[in-house]
Amino acid sequence: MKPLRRRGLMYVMSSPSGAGKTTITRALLKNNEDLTISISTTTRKRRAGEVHGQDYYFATPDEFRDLVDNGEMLEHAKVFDNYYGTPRAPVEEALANGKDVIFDIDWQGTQQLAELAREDLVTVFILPPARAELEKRLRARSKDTLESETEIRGRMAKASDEMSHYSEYDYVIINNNVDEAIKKAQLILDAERLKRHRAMGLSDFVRGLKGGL
Ligand SMILES: Nc1nc2c(ncn2[C@@H]2O[C@H](COP(=O)(O)OP(=O)(O)O)[C@@H](O)[C@H]2O)c(=O)[nH]1
Ligand SMILES: [Mg+2]
Repeated sequence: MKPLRRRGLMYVMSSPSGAGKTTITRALLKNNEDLTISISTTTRKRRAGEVHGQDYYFATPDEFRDLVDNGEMLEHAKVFDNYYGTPRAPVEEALANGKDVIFDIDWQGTQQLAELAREDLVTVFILPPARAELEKRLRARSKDTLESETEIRGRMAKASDEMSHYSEYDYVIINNNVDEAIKKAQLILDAERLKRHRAMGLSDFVRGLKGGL
């Protein structure tokens, strides 16, 4: 008997910036061979250390608009003052090859994916343990980019805005401790992979177990 195949799932991680989402996502990718990340396209400026095609695909606003107009984006949204979107083809290809796909997208993108494929979607919202901690992480990060106080205030306001959408998600992880948060994200993935509706050919399989009747 062939092993049962499973529908690939779309695993969405959202959080305000500075909640530890990138660390958690990277750990999951490292620990799960059959998981692949969706690399987004954005019009925002490339930061030092970011690699085109690895962190993001960087595009001009005109290029971005063309991609949207040609139906090449699965979802897209304006975040801060920039556009972000999920290229459609790599996601469809990964799912067709039986892989699960992880997404680092905001609440707007999550809502759009839910409209397209709610059954295949698993959504997790990551919260920082405390406001002071969030501010500390944003400040530490801004040292690299010499952000002004106004910009940091702006990021805190944006974080509040993003966090107000936590209740639209299936799961919430409070990131008190990153190793614990990674474990929780893995548990969710493992349990969701076992959902009955993701198994293909289950009724035939059970019919066989019952002796073909
Ligand atoms: N809707 C949507 N949001 C995205 C996409 N890619 C990234 N984002 C979100 O855009 C926000 C800003 O991301 P980024 O510019 O990397 O800054 P960060 O806050 O330091 O991670 C984050 O909330 C991401 O989750 C995308 O393809 N679609
Ligand atoms: Mg990011």
